Amino acid sequence: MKTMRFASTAVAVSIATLLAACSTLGTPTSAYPTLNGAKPLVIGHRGASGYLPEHTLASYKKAVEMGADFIEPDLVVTKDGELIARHEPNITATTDVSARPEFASRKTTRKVDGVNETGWFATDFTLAELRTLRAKQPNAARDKSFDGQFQIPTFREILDLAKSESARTGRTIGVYPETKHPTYHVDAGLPIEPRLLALLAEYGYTKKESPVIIQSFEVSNLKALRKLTQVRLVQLVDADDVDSKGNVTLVAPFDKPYDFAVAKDSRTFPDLLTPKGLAEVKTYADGIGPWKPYLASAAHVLGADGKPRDLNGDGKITDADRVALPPTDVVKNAHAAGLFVHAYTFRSEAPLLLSDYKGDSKAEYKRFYALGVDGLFSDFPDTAVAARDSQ
Ligand SMILES: [Ca+2]
Repeated sequence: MKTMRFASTAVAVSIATLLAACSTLGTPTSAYPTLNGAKPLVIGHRGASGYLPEHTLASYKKAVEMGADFIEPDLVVTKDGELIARHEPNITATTDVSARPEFASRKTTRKVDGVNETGWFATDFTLAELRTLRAKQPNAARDKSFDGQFQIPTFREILDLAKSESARTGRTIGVYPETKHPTYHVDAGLPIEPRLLALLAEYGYTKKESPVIIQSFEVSNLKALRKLTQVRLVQLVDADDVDSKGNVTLVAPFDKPYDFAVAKDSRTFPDLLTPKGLAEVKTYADGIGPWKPYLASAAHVLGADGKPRDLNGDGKITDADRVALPPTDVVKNAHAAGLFVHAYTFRSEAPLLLSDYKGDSKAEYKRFYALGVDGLFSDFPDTAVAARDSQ
């Protein structure tokens, strides 16, 4: 999933809206209003990526140590057909490849979901070549002291880690792979899905009860997977951004599943979340993975000058200057359709926390647990677990 921030376009928020927003924060309850009444799952997003370079075995292991129920690898394919974990086919931001003179000639421009990107792409490297690279922290706000230490893991290594960590901890550690840019990989002659299914079968992960959930932002690959496996499937639901009023904004390529764009299907991501859309999703998936503003958004407050007010007085307009809005009906409607809801992405950095949370990242988790989410993707699984288990 991509990193997103809120836009700072100024739109007025009424007093009535603010009062309604305050009432949504409510008092945490002891029960979890999830689809099946179980405790919501904590999914270690790219591992414990708030602490260590994402998509490394060290990051996944730290997530397990912090209590995550699932670890979440994003899958891309190498030139020689191996499944590895990277957030994107473009590995420029998350590895030291740009500093390797032996690979300088591999720099190129490729189209991913209709958008030209320049850099280095996993599909142009063999696994052996990629193994010589080292991961780095792509987020400027996070600790870079671990850069250069860890290799890119294969999906097989991640499945092995989940098994060994399950044995070590006595908990069942699930794996939550995302098929990244399925259309891109098909066009490259390196489809993800057959490789994914073959490996899952090798590890005995073929049933609905298996500790595996497959996620995708595209639709047609999930529909195809539904015919081939009983493993749980999740339809991810993205957007481009959120405006100051709290409405999601839709700009390509984040406006719709990319296979919809290719097929000239006019439906957008929000169309998947209407009761009609959810009924359709239910025909091929077990749950939805929506960006969290679809469940409960937040708005800026305008000052007398018509601009967003700097509520925390830090001289910048960020999410910390937003106030929570009332929740939508998406969780309720998804549960009514028989779909579980796993929301993304939860992060602890102060500029990302709404003013309502007063700097306490646990407050955000508690708000979404109270809404009935069945799980959530967190870069900081220790905080997600602490917020859940202290309820
Ligand atoms: Ca501010």
